[in-house]
Amino acid sequence: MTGTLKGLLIGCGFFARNQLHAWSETDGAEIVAVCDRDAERARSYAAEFGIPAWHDTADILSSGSFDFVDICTTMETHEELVALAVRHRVPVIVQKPFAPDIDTCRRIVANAAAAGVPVMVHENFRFQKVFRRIRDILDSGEIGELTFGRLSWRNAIDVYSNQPYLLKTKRFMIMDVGIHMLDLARFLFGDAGEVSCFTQSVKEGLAGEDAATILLRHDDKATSIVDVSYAAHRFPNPFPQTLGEIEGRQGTIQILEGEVLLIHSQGKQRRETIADDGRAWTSAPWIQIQDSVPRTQQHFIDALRRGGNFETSAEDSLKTYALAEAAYRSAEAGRVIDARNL
Ligand code: NAD
Ligand code: 89V
Repeated sequence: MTGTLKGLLIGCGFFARNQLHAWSETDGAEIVAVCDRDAERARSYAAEFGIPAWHDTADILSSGSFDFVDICTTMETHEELVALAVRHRVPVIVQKPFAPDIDTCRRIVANAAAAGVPVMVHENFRFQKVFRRIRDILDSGEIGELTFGRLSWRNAIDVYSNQPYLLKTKRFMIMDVGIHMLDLARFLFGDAGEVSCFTQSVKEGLAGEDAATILLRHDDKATSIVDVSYAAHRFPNPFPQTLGEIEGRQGTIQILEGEVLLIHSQGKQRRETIADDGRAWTSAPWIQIQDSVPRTQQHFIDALRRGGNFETSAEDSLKTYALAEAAYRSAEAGRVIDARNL
């Protein structure tokens, strides 16, 4: 695909604002239209971001005007919208969570693969600068073969005002936040099979869980813990930081607050502070997440243009999703579940 790729963004809601800012900085692509079933939302985002066209139905995908579509709606709409794009052979980047359950994810993947239409899941935590740096350190071999890791997301921010649907989501914490951590676990420690999980519903009145503790055994035999909670009181609030540690046979990387890495190797430690890109449109406390969006979307466009694979392709995302599904089944069954057998 050559020249500037023309995109349609569907879903002019809370997070789309970050994606539209990021698209305005993405080399080789531009959003030429936005769509929302709420016409007023579509119209106002088009005006705010200087986008020439807006629509209130995704059927506009049949126009042949788009080289890609960015689907930024919530998970229950993803199968229908991806299927529409696939029918019109429009490559897709679609927000996490991929879909409400693994069977739906598998149908989406099979449908897109049969048509040969590329689909990427917009999973941006692995595109945060701190995790790209950690991946570089691991690739250097400095801390050796990994043996243990912990990825911890614990805060008590009011996430519900911006994302009220989370109050009503039956499979909430693992599907909304855990999925980020599980993708990070695969990105850092490799694929995993055995999963053990306990869930908790701490905040009153939620439909689903707002805390989960997940134990993973990775194919290379490392063990990791993923723990997530929106009911963990810390002052100041560490949202949206992922903290933890990564242990290898020759050293350790600690992930501390303030995007600080403490690297222990060869008998000494060094400190690295990872600075965000300082984009004008980012604002606390979301900066670390916002900062990853341009990197995520640039990866999508670059891979699309060269006909290459997406790091978080639909097929690859099935492996992350299987860990989330196994976690829910483990919590329900009270035993270890192997995600490779789902
Ligand atoms: P939202 O409800 O604020 O916005 C969704 C928008 O999509 C709404 O305006 C709705 O009218 C529109 N919509 C729904 N179905 C549609 C359809 N069929 N056609 C056209 N428009 C339709 O949701 P949000 O909080 O912005 O979240 C969207 C997705 O982004 C979720 O899956 C969420 O998990 C994800 N998200 C990701 C991050 C991240 O990347 N780190 C952060 C927050 C949210
Ligand atoms: O970043 C996200 O995916 C959001 C959050 C985890 C902050 O709730 O849904």
